Amino acid sequence: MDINQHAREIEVNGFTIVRNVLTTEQISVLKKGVEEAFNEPRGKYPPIFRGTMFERGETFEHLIDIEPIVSIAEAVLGPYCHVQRMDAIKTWKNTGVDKWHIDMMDDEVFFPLPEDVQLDEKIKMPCFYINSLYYLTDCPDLSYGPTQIIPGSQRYGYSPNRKDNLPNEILDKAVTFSGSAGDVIMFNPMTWHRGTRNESDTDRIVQGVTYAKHFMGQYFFPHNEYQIPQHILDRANPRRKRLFGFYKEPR
Ligand SMILES: O=C(O)CCC(=O)C(=O)O
Repeated sequence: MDINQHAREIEVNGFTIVRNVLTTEQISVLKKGVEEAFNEPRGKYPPIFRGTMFERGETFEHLIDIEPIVSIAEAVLGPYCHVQRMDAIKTWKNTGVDKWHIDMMDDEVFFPLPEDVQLDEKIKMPCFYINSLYYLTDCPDLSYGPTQIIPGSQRYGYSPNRKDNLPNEILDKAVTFSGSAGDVIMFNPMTWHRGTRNESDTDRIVQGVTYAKHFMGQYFFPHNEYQIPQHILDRANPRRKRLFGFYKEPR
């Protein structure tokens, strides 16, 4: 599948899957870096998350402009998109971001619609963010806590109720991303999704990179005071530097 086909899948279905993005060597370096982050105090992060992972070495930095993921993100979000956040997720037995949700605070949808109104197919739903999740461990079946997603739900115009299970007619549409280490799922965070509960004895490790349109704020803790370390910028190629937010907008 080429870049435009992946971009089209994100537009129509709200997600796309890209296989074999990472080499065995990259997977092993990233996994080690994520484990190191989880061995440190979590600070303000929830127990299963760690942030600003590009601070953990060049293999992490490279994820910001790795092909074909970055080109797919740019095809959807435009040539001035930037990295919005870079979080890692580790879920061990009986944990997972397992409530169906969208990724906005208070589950706020960007384009709200009454539940009984269906968007005309001719109307294109805008996409402001793309989340890309790199599997660093294999998730061969549901017991390993893979991502699940409801195709097309970025167009529903309302968010799932985190307290309830999904109605069966929606749940029946769920796609389970039973991926291998090195595979990536990219999705519009308005698409209903969840990371299922890991019921296996193997920790599940995922590295995320979220891209956003240039007018959406970057989210590196501690927010306004955060500065990207100079050595990371010094060795960044022009595209990566732009993706870190260093560019002049054309006027
Ligand atoms: O772990 C996953 O597969 C999904 C994570 C997720 O839903 C989130 O971080 O919002």
